[in-house]
Amino acid sequence: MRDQLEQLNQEALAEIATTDSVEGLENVRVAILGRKGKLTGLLRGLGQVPPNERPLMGELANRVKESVTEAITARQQNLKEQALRASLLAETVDITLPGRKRSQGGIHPVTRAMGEITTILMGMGFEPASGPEVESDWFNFEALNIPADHPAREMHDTFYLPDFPGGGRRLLRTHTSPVQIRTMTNRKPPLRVIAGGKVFRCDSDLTHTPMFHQMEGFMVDRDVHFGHLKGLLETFLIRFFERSLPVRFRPSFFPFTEPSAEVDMGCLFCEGTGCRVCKGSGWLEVAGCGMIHPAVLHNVGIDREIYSGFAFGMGVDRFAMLKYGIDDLRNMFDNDVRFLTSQAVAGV
Ligand code: 2NL
Repeated sequence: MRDQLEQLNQEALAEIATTDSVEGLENVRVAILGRKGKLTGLLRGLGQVPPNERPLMGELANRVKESVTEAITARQQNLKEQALRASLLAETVDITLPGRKRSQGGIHPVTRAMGEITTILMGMGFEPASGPEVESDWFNFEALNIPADHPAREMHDTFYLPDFPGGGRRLLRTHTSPVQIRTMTNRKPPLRVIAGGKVFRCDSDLTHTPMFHQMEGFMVDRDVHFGHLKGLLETFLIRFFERSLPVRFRPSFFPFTEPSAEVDMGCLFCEGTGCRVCKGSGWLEVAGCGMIHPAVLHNVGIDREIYSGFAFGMGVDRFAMLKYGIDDLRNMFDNDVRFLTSQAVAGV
């Protein structure tokens, strides 16, 4: 019996050493130590052993049991370590590989310019207003003192839509002024308001697109005069372009202002010596302005004996081109992702 136990121990240890799965080890354990296992089977023959040898055989059987259990535990541990090492090798991460960049959207330069203009003017007490892009003849032209025979009302400039149900022409606004008219009509002075957005004109060439962007501002209060307007626009231009600049006002004409002026600033690119951008003049035309015409004040129900006001308007697309160095207007509206990516600004 002693020999059989010794042999069982040897065979078991050999089998355990060559088993390479956790399930395999469990099968080995059951085959030897289980209720129908080999060790149990051997111990069943203990009755045939002479009584004086029985305690020794029992002890020996216990030692075999311990030895097999220990070997299985050690082998299990060993297999687990091997598996871990293998998975660590197989699942290595190359931390020197470049990361996958997430492409990020950005603000369109026109939107960015509009935001910067709004921020500066809000800092001077102006509040933003908005209004419809589809307008009536009254708000877009009539109230602004634009007579029926004015060139801006010709079919070739204005996009007309089917008339309003009750009659009256329906059109796409040709400037942001109707927003100002609506505000002046609905509210009481003192007022400082800006309005920006899309405007539409039936015109298309290298420097004109049928849709473009305007930003307008006006102020109405007691004793408002042209000096206020000049100071405001000079300060605004210096803040927007973030540098000192000469600014000049040239007499001009708009039906809705009197007197009216064009606003020029020193060319950003040649410092006044003349270049391609300013067409040799040293000046860039950047805005139009003037004192609000008494007929316009009358049309919106503001008493011209008590109040006066100024107004100004500028092309946002041109402002954006000048500030961000964009040389082709068509870039603004093509939505070419190469242009948009080149204009993207981190965090803006
Ligand atoms: C330009 C010129 C201008 C105005 C816009 C205005 C609005 C009202 C009354 C009087 Cl409600 N004026 N706006 C005045 C002068 C010039 O824009 O060159 N824009 C791009």
